[in-house]
Amino acid sequence: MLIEAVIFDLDGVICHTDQFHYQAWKAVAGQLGIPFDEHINARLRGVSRMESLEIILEQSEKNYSQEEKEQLAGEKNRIYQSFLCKMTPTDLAPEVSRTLDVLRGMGLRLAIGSSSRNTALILHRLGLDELFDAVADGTQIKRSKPDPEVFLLAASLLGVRPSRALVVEDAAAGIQAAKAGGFPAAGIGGAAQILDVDFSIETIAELVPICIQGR
Ligand code: B16
Ligand code: MG
Repeated sequence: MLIEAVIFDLDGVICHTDQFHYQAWKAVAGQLGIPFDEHINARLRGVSRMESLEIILEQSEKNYSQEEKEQLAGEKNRIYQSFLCKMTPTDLAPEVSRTLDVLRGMGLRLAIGSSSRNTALILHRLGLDELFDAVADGTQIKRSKPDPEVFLLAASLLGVRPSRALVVEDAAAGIQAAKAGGFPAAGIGGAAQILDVDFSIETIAELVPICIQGR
């Protein structure tokens, strides 16, 4: 397998904003008296904000109007952003930073493929604004993961064929999106165990030998 580029999911791969999503949704669900736990939270990984809200509201008997849903999603995002705004470059794990440097040093093109509409803010808070050759995110797409749109956009911005761009994902929806787009996929952690991935990894540093083999 020839690898010319690596497309990284953001939340759950480059950074651990997944904990902030969880706390923000838990606060909103708590205000509504809707049960919310880690199991429901796992279904929100990689899925857009409004689709996440729909999953949470499955637990409610009340019907919410579109206006109420937008207000709830806005409230969740305000809480979420209050956590994001406290992040600094020291929140970037040294292993992530080292791995990105090594891959870049090998001449690989690097991109972000994230469903998040907060991608620019997160990259800025972590000091990563200039690091990626391309950023495809939730502000640029119509269909979020498991649709492959965000990864196809990243590959086209890089000018690389999907079959030569390794997607790195923590979420079932993201791995499905990668496979649907014709990308090889590396799954980190739990999602990798349940889905058909090309590489199952525990840590991001394991990408280095995979990419060396693919050069
Ligand atoms: P936002 P990723 C995804 O990011 C998160 O995993 C998912 O939980 C979230 O709902 C989605 O972004 C949208 O985020 O509310 O910031 O637009 O994993 O695709 O990097
Ligand atoms: Mg993710």
